[in-house]
Amino acid sequence: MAIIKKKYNVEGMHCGACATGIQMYLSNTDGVKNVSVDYNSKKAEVEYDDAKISDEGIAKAVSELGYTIKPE
Ligand SMILES: [Cu+2]
Repeated sequence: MAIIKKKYNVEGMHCGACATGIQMYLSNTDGVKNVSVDYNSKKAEVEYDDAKISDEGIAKAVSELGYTIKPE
């Protein structure tokens, strides 16, 4: 088990509210410790517990909102 901090590219955002929505959703997702999403750069930084969630889990959560997130 480890805490991983990783950068991702986010596709599908059209405004700052999209970034805020993703950020709020992920911060309430089990295993995610910290998240910041930046609309201008279309990037996200996520800190998570790899015993609880993986890249796939993060991608699945974000896809439920209609966006695509991929490790940088
Ligand atoms: Cu938006």
